Amino acid sequence: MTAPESVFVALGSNLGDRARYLAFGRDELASLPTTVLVAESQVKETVPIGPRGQPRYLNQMVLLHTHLTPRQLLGRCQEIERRAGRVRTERWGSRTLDLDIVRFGDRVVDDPDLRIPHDGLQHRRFWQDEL
Ligand code: A4P
Ligand code: MG
Repeated sequence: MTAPESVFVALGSNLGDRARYLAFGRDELASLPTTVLVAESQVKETVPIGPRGQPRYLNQMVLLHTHLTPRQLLGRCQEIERRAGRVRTERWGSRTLDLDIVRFGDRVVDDPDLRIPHDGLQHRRFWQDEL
């Protein structure tokens, strides 16, 4: 079997029991097929980026080793978000759980619905710290 790839996934929550949503996200990522959660950053509270008047976020980054493809992982992340009760309204709006694929090995993906490395990496100081 080939070696797994190292993938960084960012978790964010600014609605409801934020710590519990992050824990749910970690547990779900850790139990994906052919995937191991190998490391996690500290959880940090951050000032919201985007529309004004949003509650503060809890953010965290995890490192996975996985044999899933980027697209398979994106599908799984969206499924986990849905099960956390996420409702998509406005871009950058409040959410129970957001899962973003920040890096996927050394891969570069530039599709309309999937960009890796994630665009936010250049701007988000807390992601750079977590990495
Ligand atoms: N998509 C493209 N590339 C990726 C990727 N690498 N990982 C697409 C995950 N998704 C990716 O995402 C919109 C579309 O991005 C998806 O359909 C997927 O195909 P979304 O989660 O539905 O919408 P969104 O999250 O509102 O938009 P976006 O542009 O992903 O925003 P971000 O970057 O996720 O920002 N402030 C603080 N302090 N902390 C935060 O975590 N997060 C956001 C959301 C805003 N403000 C924040 C935080
Ligand atoms: Mg997102």
